[in-house]
Amino acid sequence: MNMKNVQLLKFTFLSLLLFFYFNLISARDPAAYTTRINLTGFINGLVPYDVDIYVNGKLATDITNVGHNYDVHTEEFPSKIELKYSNDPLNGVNVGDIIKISNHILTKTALDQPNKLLAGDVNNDQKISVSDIVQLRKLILGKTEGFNPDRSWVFIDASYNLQLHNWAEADQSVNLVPGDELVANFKAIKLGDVDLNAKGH
Ligand SMILES: [Ca+2]
Ligand SMILES: [Ca+2]
Repeated sequence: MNMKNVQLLKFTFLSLLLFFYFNLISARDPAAYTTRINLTGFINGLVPYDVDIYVNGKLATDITNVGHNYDVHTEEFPSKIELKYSNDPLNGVNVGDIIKISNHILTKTALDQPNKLLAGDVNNDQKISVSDIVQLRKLILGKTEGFNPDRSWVFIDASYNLQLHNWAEADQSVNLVPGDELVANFKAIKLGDVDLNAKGH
């Protein structure tokens, strides 16, 4: 084989290699995983629309089927899913909620459902205290535009066995492991609205 033929062979080999490489790349589906997210509420199924979805700590952008349910497409395996929504914090919030939370703190009338306790914990410190009332007062008086941390709904893992005694430990994310069906079910709770009169968006 002369030098020219060797070079031609090399060139053909490299071309074939590149051809297969680029075909492999283009054939690969960029969204390797599709995770279904279902969202339900405590009050007549009430949930906010168009929530932000975080997969493994990153905001997901490749989403279809928006509404109460979402299909999220990711390249990475979705091991941790969290939802976030911050709009319209005043929805369902008024002085009646402050009175009910005060009565709970003063042990006059306890909040009687675990989802109401999650709603009352507006500062997400896993307890109901005066700090939550301070935030609600500021919001109602227009001294602040939202809660701190910045969110107006809280979303918990729907498979969590939510009870009056364990509301504070409720999982605010859904964790999937390889082999799981890629479905994450969440329950939505409007923050601050302990008497459950928030409206749908
Ligand atoms: Ca709190
Ligand atoms: Ca309310």
